[in-house]
Amino acid sequence: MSRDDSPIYVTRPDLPALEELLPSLATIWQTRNLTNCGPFHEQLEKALCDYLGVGHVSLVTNATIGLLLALRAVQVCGEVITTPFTFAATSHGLVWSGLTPVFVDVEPGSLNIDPDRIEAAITPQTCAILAVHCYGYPCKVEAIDAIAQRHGLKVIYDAAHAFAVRHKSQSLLVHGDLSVLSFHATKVFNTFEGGAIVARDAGMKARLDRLKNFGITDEVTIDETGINGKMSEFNAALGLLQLKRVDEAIKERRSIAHNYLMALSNVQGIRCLARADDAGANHAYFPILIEDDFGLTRDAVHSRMRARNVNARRYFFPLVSSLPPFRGLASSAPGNLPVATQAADRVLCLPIYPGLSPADQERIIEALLRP
Ligand code: T4K
Repeated sequence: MSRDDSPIYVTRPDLPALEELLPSLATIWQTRNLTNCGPFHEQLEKALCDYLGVGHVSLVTNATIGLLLALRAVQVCGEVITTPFTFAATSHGLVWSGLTPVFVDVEPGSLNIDPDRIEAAITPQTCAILAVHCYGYPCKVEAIDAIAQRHGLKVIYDAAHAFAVRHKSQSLLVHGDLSVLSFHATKVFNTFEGGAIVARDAGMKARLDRLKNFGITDEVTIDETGINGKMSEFNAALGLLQLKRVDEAIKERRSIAHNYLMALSNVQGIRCLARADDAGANHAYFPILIEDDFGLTRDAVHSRMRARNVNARRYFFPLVSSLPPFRGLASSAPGNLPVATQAADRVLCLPIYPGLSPADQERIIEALLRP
């Protein structure tokens, strides 16, 4: 075991060598082209289309703004069926857009929105479904897309965790009307802050491009209420460098996930959500559920790990539907969300990031399992 007891964080940003960044910085300094969809921005959009295997990408400042833009772009009003088992940004995006979240429960296996519950929650006011590929695990996209088609609903995927995830031999991001990625520092692919919206057609991409640039069509035409959601040239240049490394980063994550699975799969009272045979996964997170027969509660395990300087995180606790902005909604009643409510009390995300050493991983497992 490592004797080092320095803090181990749940995620650690992956960075290119400083020297690799210098030529891009020199170009930016020389051209003074700092933002407003310049050449690095354009290159990164193209490179991401190729890498992800999708048709159209619009870069944004971060995924939270991306969600606002996506919800604006599909032109909906009323109720949106969504999951409570997510980061607050998902539900905040609905309220900021003047939409009403309607929470439905998640499936116990994936902790993603349960399609059977979606159909039961549809009312004449329902306009869209906002689903989350939580931890990067795919939602039941075929079932969700079919429900949306049957009822004439828009589908937006919060794909903040799902960079590069493959599903049935293609990008997961081709499903739904729009998918929103996060490139935050803690994500599989990062541009410090950043994100992207994946669109199906050029018309929608052009609309997103306009909306993220204040709604400007040309020097004298602003026909829509846009916002400033543009990614700067620095972030885009960084993204181009990160893209060269992302396959290696995912490979490292896969190997760390494999080690966790080997160590934890047969431990009584621990359920790992990752699957050993999931070739399309990006291993953005390594969530486990601490069940009753583990002998300690999740919070007791969390505290013990903290005391040993291992900062595992309770993503996503408290459940979003229980937070003050949302708890008054009828759909937030815990009785409506039994699976999500239980999962929020049991989940713990173990540290996983490129560069996590075997000794540190051993320390994490020791802190989790040994009194
Ligand atoms: N939808 C979903 C489903 C999301 O999970 C998120 C964001 C969004 C939408 C919105 O995406 P963005 O608008 O952010 O693009 C983090 C992130 O800020 C957030 O992006 C992420 N999801 C959420 C799940 O987690 P915190 O509060 O946990 O971050 P923090 O500062 O505690 O950092 C986590 C760990 O990473 C720490 O242990 C230290 C390490 N770290 C972090 C940063 C920022 C570093 O080593 N260096 C760093 O620069 O929120």
